[in-house]
Amino acid sequence: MLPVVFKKVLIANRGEIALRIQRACRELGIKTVMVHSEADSEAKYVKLADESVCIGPAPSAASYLNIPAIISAAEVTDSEAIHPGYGFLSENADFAERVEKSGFVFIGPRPETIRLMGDKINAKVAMIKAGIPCVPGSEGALPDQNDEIVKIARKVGYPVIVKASGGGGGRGMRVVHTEAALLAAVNLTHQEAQAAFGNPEVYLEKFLENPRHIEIQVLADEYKNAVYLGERDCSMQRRHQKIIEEAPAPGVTERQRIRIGERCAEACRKIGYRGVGTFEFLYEGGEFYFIEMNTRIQVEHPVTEMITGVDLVQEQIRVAAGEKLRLRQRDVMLRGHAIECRINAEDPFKFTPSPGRIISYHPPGGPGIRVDSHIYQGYFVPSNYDSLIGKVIAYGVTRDQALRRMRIALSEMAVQGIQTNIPLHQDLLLDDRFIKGGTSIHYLEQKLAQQKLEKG
Ligand code: MV4
Repeated sequence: MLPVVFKKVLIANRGEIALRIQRACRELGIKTVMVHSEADSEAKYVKLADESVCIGPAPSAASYLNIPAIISAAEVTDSEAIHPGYGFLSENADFAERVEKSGFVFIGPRPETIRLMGDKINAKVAMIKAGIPCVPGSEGALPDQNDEIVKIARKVGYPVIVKASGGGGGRGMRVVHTEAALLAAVNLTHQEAQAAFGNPEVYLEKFLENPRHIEIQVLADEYKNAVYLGERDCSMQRRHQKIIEEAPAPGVTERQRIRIGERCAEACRKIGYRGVGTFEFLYEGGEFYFIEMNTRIQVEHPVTEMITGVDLVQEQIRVAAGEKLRLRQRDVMLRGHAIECRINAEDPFKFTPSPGRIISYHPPGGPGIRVDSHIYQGYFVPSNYDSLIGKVIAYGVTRDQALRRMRIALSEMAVQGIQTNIPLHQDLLLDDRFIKGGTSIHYLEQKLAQQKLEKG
C-alpha cells in the first residue's frame, strides 16, 4: 500500500462482519480495535484483533448501541476511524455525527446523507430530482385533508400502499385495496409512525403485487466520482429477512443494467454521495422502481465482490479516508455468477432461534466457494443477537455452475450442537422455480405455506 489509509480502525460490530472488516483492515495494513460485549469476549475474531475493548453487557442496547462506550473505546485506543458494519449504529446519523465531532472518521457517508436516506420521503424526493425512477405515488408526504388524500389514491390507482417516512425495511406499511379502506389505513399508519419513529409523516405508492427485489451497488468518493457494480437479486426472503442473494439478477439484460446503473452513479454525483451504497428497487414488468437507499455495507456484498473482483470493504475504507476512487466505470467488469446462502442458527422450517454451543464444525471449500463466518468448533452462539452465523458464497462461470457448487458446499458443511437453516437452503437449491430463476419476493412465503398445507 503506497498511500497511508488509517493506522488504526475501531470495528463497532460483531460476528461475521466484524471478522470481514478485520480482514480488510489487515490487508490494508491497518491495525484493528475490536469492541465487544460480555457475550462475545471469547470469540476468536476478538482475540485476532490487535486490541479489544469490552464495551458492556450482552444486550445490544448496553454494548453495540452504546455510543459513549464506543467513542471512549476509540479515545483510549487512539483509533482514527470507526467502521460500523451493518445493523446496530451503521445507519444512525446521530452516531456518525458524534463520531466526527469527537475527531474520528466515520467509515460511511456524511451524517447528513445518512439522515436524508433515513427519511424515506426526503430520500424519494431527492431521488426523483436526481433522475431515479420511483414507484408512482404521492409526491412527498400525504396532506392532512382527506379529500386530497382520496384524490391522490384515485390518481395512483388501487391497490396502494401507505408507508411511514420513518419506517423502511418493512416496518410501518399498510396495503389498501379499496377507497372505503383508505382513510382508516392512513390514520392508523400515521399514528403507528408517530409512536414507533417519532415521525408522523406518511406517503403513498402504487402497490406492486408481485415484484422482485433487485438492488444496485454503488461506490463513490468525495470528489464526485461514482461507479456502479451491477445488481443483486435479493427476492428470496421471509418476513423481510433475506435468505439467498445472487448476482447478476436472472433475466436482467446488459442494456437494462447499464441504464439503471448509470442513473444510480449519476445520482451519487448529484447528491455528493461518499462511500458504498445500495439503491433498492422493486422490479416488475422489466422496469425498476426505487424504494429506499442503504448507506451501509450490506450482508450480501460478497456476491458483488465475487463477480467484480472488487473488495468493497477495502474500497469503503479508502474513500472514507479521502482517497480518490481508483476504479472507473470501464474498469468494472461483471464476470460469472455468485450465489450467497445465509446460514442462520435457527430451526430450518419453524424459524425459531437456536442459540448454543457448536460442538463440531466442518466448513465447505473447493473451487469457487467462499465462507464468511466467525464460528468454530466450541463457539457459543449467543441468544442476544440476530441468528446469522455465516454465509456461504458460491461462484461459477454460469448460474448453473454456481448452483451446483453451492449444493456440494452445503452437503459438505456440518454444524453440530445447534440447528441451522442448511436443510431449507438444500430444499431451495433443488426447487424448480428457483433453479429457473427470477422468483418474486413472495415466492418463499408461498412455498412454505404450501408445504404446511401438504404436511397437514
Ligand atoms: C413495496 C411493495 C410493493 N409496492 N412498495 C417492504 C420493505 C420495504 N423496503 C419496502 N417494501 C415493499 N414496498 C410498493 N409500492 C412491497 C414491499 C415488500 C417487499 C419489498 C422488498 C423485499 C421484500 C418485501 C416483502 C414484502 C413487501
